[in-house]
Amino acid sequence: MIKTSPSDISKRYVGQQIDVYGLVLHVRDLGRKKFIIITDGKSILQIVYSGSEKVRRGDTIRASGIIKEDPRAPTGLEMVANNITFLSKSIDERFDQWSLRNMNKDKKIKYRALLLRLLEFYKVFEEYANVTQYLREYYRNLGFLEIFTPKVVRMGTESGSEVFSILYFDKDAYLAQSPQLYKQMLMASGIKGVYEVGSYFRAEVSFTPRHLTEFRGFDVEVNYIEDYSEIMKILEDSVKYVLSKLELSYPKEFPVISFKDAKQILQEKYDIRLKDDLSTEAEKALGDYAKKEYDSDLIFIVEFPYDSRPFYTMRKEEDPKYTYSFDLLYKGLEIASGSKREYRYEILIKQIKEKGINPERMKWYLEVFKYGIPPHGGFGLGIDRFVRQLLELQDIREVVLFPRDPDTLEP
Ligand code: AMO
Repeated sequence: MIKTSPSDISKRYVGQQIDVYGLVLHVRDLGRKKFIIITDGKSILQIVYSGSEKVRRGDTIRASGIIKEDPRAPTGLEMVANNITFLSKSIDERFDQWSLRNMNKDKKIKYRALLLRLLEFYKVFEEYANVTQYLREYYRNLGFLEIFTPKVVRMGTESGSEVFSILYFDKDAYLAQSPQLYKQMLMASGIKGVYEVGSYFRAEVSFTPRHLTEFRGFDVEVNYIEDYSEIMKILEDSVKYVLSKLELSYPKEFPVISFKDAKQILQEKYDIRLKDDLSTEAEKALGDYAKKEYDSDLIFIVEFPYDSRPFYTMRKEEDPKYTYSFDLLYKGLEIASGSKREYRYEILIKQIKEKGINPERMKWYLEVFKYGIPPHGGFGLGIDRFVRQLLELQDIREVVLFPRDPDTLEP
C-alpha cells in the first residue's frame, strides 16, 4: 500500500482524520507543544503535537490527526496530531535544513541522499526525470522503438574519447562509450526509428563543469534519411516539445551556421582561432552570437571537418573534407551531436581504415551493411548537460544524483 505523505496533502483533506508518513526535517519544541516539519522530498507538512515523546531530526514517523488550514504553517495546511508512532529512530541528528543547505560542493555529493530531503534539491532531479520522460514520450509518439543496448562491449566507437577496459571472464572488454553501433545495426530491419536512454562511459581525465566519466545520453537513430537536415528537424522538434512542456519559450526556428562560417565569425568577432573542432571557448562565443544575432539560446553548427568526426559519419559529396554532421549548442554548450551515417559498405570500410581501425575487429557490425540497410542518421543528446543548461547551474554534477568523475567513485 502506498502511504499518505506530505506531497499528497491538499485542501481536500481539511477536517479529516488521517495518517501521514514522513521523515522529520525540523523540530521546534515549545515544551507543551511541538512543531514538527516532516518531508517526503517533494513537499513538507507541519505537524502540531503536544505528546511528551522526544522527536528528533531524521526520525521516521506516522502521525495521526486532523488536517487544518493555518496561514502560519509553511504550506498553509497543518496536522494537529493526537498520536505519533516512530517507524525508525535516527542515531545522529546533525543534519538540519540549514546545515544541508550550506554544505560545500564535496559534501553535497557525499550527502546527496540527505540533501534530497530539501525541496529545492528534489526539484532538480524531478526536472531531470521530467525531461527524460518528455523526450521518451515524443519519440514513442513518433512510432519509434525504445531499445536497450549492451554496455559491456568488444571495442570503443567514438574517436578521440577514451574507453574503460574491463576483464570479461577471460576476455578483454570495454564499457560502451555510446550505443552508436547497435542503434545503427538495428536500422537494417527497415524500422522507422529507435531511441535509447542509457549511460555512456568515457575515460576522459577532465575536471570540468561539463564532463563526467559516466553520463546519460538520449540517443536516436532514424531511417530513410535523404538529407541530414531531416535529423536536425526531428531533434529540434523534440527539444521544442520538452521546452513547451516545461512552459519555457524557444525560438521559432533554431539558427543554423556552418562550421566554416562559425570559424570566420569566431576569428573576426571574438578573436578565437579554430582548428577542426569547437573548443569550450568557441561554444561560449557562439552562444553569445546566437543570442545577439538571432535572439536564440539554441544554435546548430553543421558540417564539421571529417578529421574531427568518427568513421561512421558521411562525408560531403562535393567537399569530402567536410561531413553531413551537426552539433546543437544550448546557452553556449554542446548538448547534442549527430550526423547522417555512411551506410555504403565499401566506403564505410575505407573510412574505418582511414581512422586507423582494423575492419576485421568490426565484422559483427559491418556484416549487416552487406545485406541491405536504408540511409540513416541520428544523434546523441547529453541529458545531464541539457538539464544543467535548462536550470542554468554551474556544474554538471549538480544535476546528477551520484556523479562519476576521475575523483569520484563514492557514494
Ligand atoms: P558525442 O560523443 O558528441 O556523440 O556525445 C553525445 C553528447 O553527449 C554529451 N557528452 C557528455 N556529457 C557529459 N560528460 C561528457 N564527458 C560528455 N561527452 C559527451 C554531449 C554530446 O553532445 N555517437 C555520437 C552521437 C551520434 O552521432 O548519434 C556521440 O556519442 O552533450
